[in-house]
This record gives sequence, structure tokens and C-alpha cells, in this order.
Amino acid sequence: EPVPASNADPISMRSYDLSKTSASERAQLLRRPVLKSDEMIAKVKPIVDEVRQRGDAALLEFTAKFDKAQLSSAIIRPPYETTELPDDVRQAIDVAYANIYKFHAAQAAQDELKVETMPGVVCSRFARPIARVGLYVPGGTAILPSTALMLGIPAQVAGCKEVVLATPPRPDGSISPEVMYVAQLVGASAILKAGGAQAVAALAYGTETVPKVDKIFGPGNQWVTAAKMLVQNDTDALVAIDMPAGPSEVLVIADQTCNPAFVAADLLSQAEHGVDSQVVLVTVNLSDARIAEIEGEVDKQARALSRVDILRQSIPKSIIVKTHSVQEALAFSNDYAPEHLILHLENAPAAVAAVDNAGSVFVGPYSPESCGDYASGTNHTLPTNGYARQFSGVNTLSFQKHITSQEVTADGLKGLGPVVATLADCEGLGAHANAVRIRLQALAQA
Ligand code: HSO
Ligand code: ZN
Repeated sequence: EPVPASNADPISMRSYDLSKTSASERAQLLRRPVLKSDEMIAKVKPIVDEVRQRGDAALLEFTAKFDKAQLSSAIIRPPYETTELPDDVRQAIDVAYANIYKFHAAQAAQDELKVETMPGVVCSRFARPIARVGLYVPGGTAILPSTALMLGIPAQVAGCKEVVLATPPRPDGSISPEVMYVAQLVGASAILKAGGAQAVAALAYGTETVPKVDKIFGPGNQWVTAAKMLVQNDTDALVAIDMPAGPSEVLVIADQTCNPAFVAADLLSQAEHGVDSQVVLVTVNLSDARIAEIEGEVDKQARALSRVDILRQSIPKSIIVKTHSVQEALAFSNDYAPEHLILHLENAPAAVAAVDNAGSVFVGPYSPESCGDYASGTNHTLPTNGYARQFSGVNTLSFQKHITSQEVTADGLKGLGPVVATLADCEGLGAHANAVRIRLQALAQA
């Protein structure tokens, strides 16, 4: 563990040359800090059990203990009070809302299937909303109304009926006006003033006042993540979660055409999220002078930022990986499977075809991750910790399930029935075969 740097020390990353690293060193560079999920699950279990057994009483006690807020009720229903909001913030939220809505509505529109697999055999698939969803919007070191947008909009587009937005209250018991405004825009049916494992438990099991939900979404600290994993495995809760979550990450690939100040700014924007943020710069044939320029920019820009104390811890844990071709850089990136991938390359659009594993890609010098974090239209709830290998980021389909259906005509059954009967006989399932044959006989007699 690097020791937090003193103010005089440069705020700098560690460098490795991929052509000089062994296979085991390379594997080490691809690793994230170990998530102690078993340990955390054991720690959150008593909290989850208390809320499950004692409902609102336990929920309010934990909120008093962890969030220092004394509440008489944890639930607020619309209309939400949004008058405190400055006009420029309201307008910015409105533009973000419109863009994110557009992109997520388009995802729903592309989603119906109808295929005639054989003459008279029509299979279809259609989507239905998950009726009740819980959206976790973290509090902590930064309030995140953007996360309320990223979860609330696809829920709205999908048509979820009960949308409970959970977020920890401030010590005076209030919720930020930004989050309240977003709750209003996305039509949240309730705001749950609670955070941590206790909020997740209330959503999973329901309490006297908190509606039970069918799926829980959203990023959170280790407590939230562990609680989500715990309730997901409880068949009594019958609740799904969006994805396993770890600390936020970015991998930036930069070649000699990059703007060092832009690259540094992108690295820092991810590193400021938390002391455990994962930041990787992969260089492609970058001269030592250009690398030094980026490092100089990281140090200079970091010192001017309000969250410099977080950066003093996250940047020294970050790495620079030197490679000698775009192909080598992308192979490393695909193995790392970053949450965010930023391409500062001469021909960035062409490189996208070779991206196999990433949560979201930012193409070219004018596409900072910040745009996707807030307002371009894509979702910022993305797979971390290497889960981009098998998970998609949150999207409209995450708030739906798909139902398949089939309609077989009499002629269709004449073609398909014998196939089914043969397979049923072969499995020794006579009733299955009979359900077909009884119809084929009826058709033969008609
Ligand atoms: N980069 C974060 C999302 C976020 N950034 C929210 C700003 N606000 C998650 O990957
Ligand atoms: Zn961010």
C-alpha cells in the first residue's frame, strides 16, 4: 500500500513497460484490489436481519446511528419539494434528462421479435417491465443526482410501476434538492431516506412503510454491495440485483497524437471518485518526453483540484503501462476489461472494432468520460472489477424481463408435431408425446 504523499511529493503514477514484464507481472497489473466479499457479507448480515425482522423501527435506528439523522418516517411520496434548486442546475439536469431519455427509449424500441421458425410456427418475444424496482443513489463524499438520472430514466422508459429511490439523508433528515428534482422528473413513486445495508434490506423485504421491490439497482460502498449480494441469494426475498460492483475505473489508451492535458484531466476525473478508484494509462509508442508531459499535467492539475486529498491516495496506486502498438494496447485493455475505456488515438473510431471487453467507450479527444457520467445519453452504471467480460452496463432492458410466446397453426402442428413426439418418446415422457398426438389424430379425422 503506498503511503499517502506529503504535499511536497509529486502526485505521480507508477510505470511499467509491457515488453519487459513477465507473464506473472502482467497478470498482476491486470488485477484489482481484492474485494473481501465474504467478510463484508458476514458484517452486513446482522443489519439486514434486524431490518427484516423489526422493519421500520430497525431501519430508523440504523439511520440515526449511521447517518446521524433522526427521522419519524423514512418514506416521502410525491410531489417532491424542488424549489431550492438554482436555475442553471435545473436546466442542466433537464438537458441531461432529455439525452439520457432519448438513448434509453431507443433501446426499448428495438426490442420486439417475431419469427416464423417453420411454416405455421410463430415464435415471439416481448418485454414487460419489472413491476417494482429499488434505485440506490449513494450519498457519502459526493451527492450523485446523476446516478438518480441513470437509474430513474430507464425505469421510467421501461414502465416500472413502483420506483423507490433510496438515498441516505443528511443529518438534518433532508435529501438534496437535486435528487428530489430528479425523483420528480423520473416519476419515482417514493423516496426512501436510508442508505447502506439497512436501505437494501428494506427494499428487499419491505417494511411497514417501505414497499418491497423485485430488483435493486445502483452503485454503493462495500456495505451496500455486500447487502445486495446477500439478499440476492435469499429465496425468501425473491429479489434480483443489477450487477456486482467494485471501485470505479478508467483505462485510457494514448498515442503520440494525444493532448497530454486532456489525458491527465481524464485520469484525474476518475481518480477523484475515491481513494480506491482504479486508473490505468496505456501508452502506445509514446515518447518519454510526452509521458513526462502527461505526468507533469497530472501533478499540476491535481494540486488545483478540490479533491486533491483523495487524488494523493488514488493516483500513486495508478499505473502507466507502456506498449508498442495499438493492438498490444487493446489486448491489454481487453484483458483488463475496464469500466470506462477512453481512446486518445490518431484513429480512435477505427480502434473501437477491436474492443471486446469494456463497460463504455469514449472515442477521440473530445469525448471525456465526464460526458457519459452526466449527460450525453449513455448510462454510467457500468460493470467494474473485470465484470465487463460478462456484464452489460445498466440499460432499459435491465428494467424489463422478456416473455416468449408461440402460436402454432393446425398446419404448423402437422409439420412440427412428429418432431416433438419423437423427442418426447426418446426422453420417455409419454404425456408430452400424447399432447401432440392427440391433436394430430383429431386433425387426421377432421
Ligand atoms: N464515473 C462514475 C459516475 C459518476 N461520475 C457520477 C460523476 N458522477 C461511475 O463510473
Ligand atoms: Zn465519474
